[in-house]
Amino acid sequence: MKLVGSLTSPFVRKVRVVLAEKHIDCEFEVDIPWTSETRVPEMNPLGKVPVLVLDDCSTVFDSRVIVEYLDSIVPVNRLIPQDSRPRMLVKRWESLADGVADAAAAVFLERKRAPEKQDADWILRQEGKIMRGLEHMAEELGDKTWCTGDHFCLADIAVGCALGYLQLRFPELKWVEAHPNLARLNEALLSRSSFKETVPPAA
Ligand code: GSF
Repeated sequence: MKLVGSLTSPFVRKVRVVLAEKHIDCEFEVDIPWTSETRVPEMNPLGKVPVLVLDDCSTVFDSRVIVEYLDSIVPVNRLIPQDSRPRMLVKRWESLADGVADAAAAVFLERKRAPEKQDADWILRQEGKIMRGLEHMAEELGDKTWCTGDHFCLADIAVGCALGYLQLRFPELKWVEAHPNLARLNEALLSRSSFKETVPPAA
């Protein structure tokens, strides 16, 4: 198996953390989809990372499909519950976290455009998604140890990757002060080797 992605993508990091937490050996090949020499479209017609390339050369995308597949093929350290409602709640957390990351990536991309081409309303709309998403995460987490209660699971991984991406791209965002419980969760996650070893590089 080979994971293809960038070192900064929160979605790629989510898969790398799952691989580490489940002790799955997997080659990692860096391919940044924005570069002219990217091979990503040959593996994912949507041109997005992560892509998981299986031993039979078939490819798996997107990150939610990849992590669900990885969790199902290796029974140790289950990260997604089997029962309907707990499973839905974990996937809802993942959807919330991925949505915050999506909005943050959209703002990052928009800000790369020439200033006169940037759409201020579009940026404001995405920032609203980020702020409401963080508030909802904080409300749902409350004073629990982990997102869904007393067990670490995919919900925590997805939230940690989204928070890490905000720290990378928007260090000026004061979510740590606004949501101390999210900061506590983030610190707990960063004490795990799976997160320590996948911190996105600032460059
Ligand atoms: C999102 C992946 C994505 O947007 C998933 O895997 O969960 N729903 C997908 N990846 C970005 C890089 S990043 O912002 O994380 C990507 O590959 N963008 C290239 C493009 O052409 O949009």
